[in-house]
Amino acid sequence: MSDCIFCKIVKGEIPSTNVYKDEQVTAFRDINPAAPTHILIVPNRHIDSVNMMIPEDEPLVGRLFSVARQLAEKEGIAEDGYRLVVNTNAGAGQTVFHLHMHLLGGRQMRALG
Ligand code: DGP
Repeated sequence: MSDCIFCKIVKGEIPSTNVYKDEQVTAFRDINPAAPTHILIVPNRHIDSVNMMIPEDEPLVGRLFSVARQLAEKEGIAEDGYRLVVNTNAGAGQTVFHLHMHLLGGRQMRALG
């Protein structure tokens, strides 16, 4: 997707503070952090949202969780705890339509609801 901001970050066309990269996944710090650790973990291949996932994407989405686990360890938040969030569509607050997982930690999270 040529006009997708996260595709541009994956390709290095716009600046980002990357914390992880492999052939399938890129992770970088959120530009507007909501917690001391706020990292976005994205598939390198464009998928609009969870709604656009196909069964073949399951290993890739599993990889997002594995990278989140590794980064939580590296950030020193694995023990205290962290939150993984995937907003899907506008009603949930999705603003960037390239599937991404938020890794949030470093502060006490409020209960949902
Ligand atoms: P969501 O609301 O779930 O679609 O989250 C999108 C997040 O992306 C939001 O927390 C802000 C972040 N974001 C938007 N544009 C950029 C950018 O250009 N660079 C970085 N690092 N983060 C961005």
